[in-house]
Amino acid sequence: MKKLAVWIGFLFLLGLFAGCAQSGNDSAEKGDTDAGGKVEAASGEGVEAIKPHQDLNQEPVPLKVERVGENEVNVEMTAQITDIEIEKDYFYKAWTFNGEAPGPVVVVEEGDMINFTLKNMDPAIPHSMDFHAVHTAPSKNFANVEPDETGTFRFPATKPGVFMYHCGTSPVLSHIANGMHGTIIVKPKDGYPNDDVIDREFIMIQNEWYKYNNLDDFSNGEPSQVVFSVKSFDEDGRNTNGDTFSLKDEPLLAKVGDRIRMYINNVGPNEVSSFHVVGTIFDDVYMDGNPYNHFQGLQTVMLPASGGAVVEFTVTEEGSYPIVTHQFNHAQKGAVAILKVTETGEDDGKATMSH
Ligand SMILES: [Cu+2]
Repeated sequence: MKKLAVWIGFLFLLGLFAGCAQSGNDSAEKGDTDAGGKVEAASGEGVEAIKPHQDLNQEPVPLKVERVGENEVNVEMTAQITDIEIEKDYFYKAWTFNGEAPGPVVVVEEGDMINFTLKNMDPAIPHSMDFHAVHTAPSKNFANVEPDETGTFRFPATKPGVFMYHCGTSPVLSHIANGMHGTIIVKPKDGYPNDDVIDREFIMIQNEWYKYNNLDDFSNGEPSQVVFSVKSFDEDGRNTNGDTFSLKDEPLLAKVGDRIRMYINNVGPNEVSSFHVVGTIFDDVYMDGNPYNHFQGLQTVMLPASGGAVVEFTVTEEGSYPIVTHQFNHAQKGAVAILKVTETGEDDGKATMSH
């Protein structure tokens, strides 16, 4: 009898232990999100950069754009390895153009011939440039530039718009997902219809981040961060990398009544953007930034991977206006920016609304 009691006690304890282990597993599975639903960073722990990149963190190199003729422009960029803070205190050893991810915005004019130079500062692997803004034979003009070499290419930008650019070296997905993407804006020869009434312009880009340099996660996984960045037409204007915090900590600013234009581009690599500004309607939209593709009164603009648009809207009241992708699983992973509207157009120090 005593033996039986011991056995029952033992089995009971075993059951308790199994139960604990089970609930331990549950919490481990749920460990990807905390109480606020924040997605854990793909920290890259245990994932090493490829050997030649391990100690490399190349200083950003400014983009060079020089007009050399009425319809001719020289553009010089670098391919380089640079640490990018994509989530607070988490640095991604990104493969970049010019040390930014997304890379710097290239602005040319409709009808320009682009003399393009790519300096590959990566000591280990080739890189290349695929501009969506041009007509050319990719095999000739989007060709690989070998490590520590420089390549020159020439192609015309004949269509106006907001276009993606990216590295096209195989496997393309690795090069884009590791950070080699950006936007080239070809300004329309005759401008946009509302050029005279626009008060402020912003360039905003959406991209995703995954586990560090993990082609399997790039191919089959879910993004760990979906992010916005802002770029500027002015050399000393604001340029941020694609991260989860910059455009919340330091919002974009506008003044009550401003008519705002945003050049937007989704550089993926994999996901669609449902671009939306909370509290307003896009009065005028030009899909892919071509003045011919004019829509009016849109709530959300769908940007396929690589797609761009010009959107124009008015902010009628003081307050904070979240800018989101309306795919809220992605907003939750970082893709929220704040547009703060004040009486003066300066930051009034009042708290902003998060989303
Ligand atoms: Cu590349």
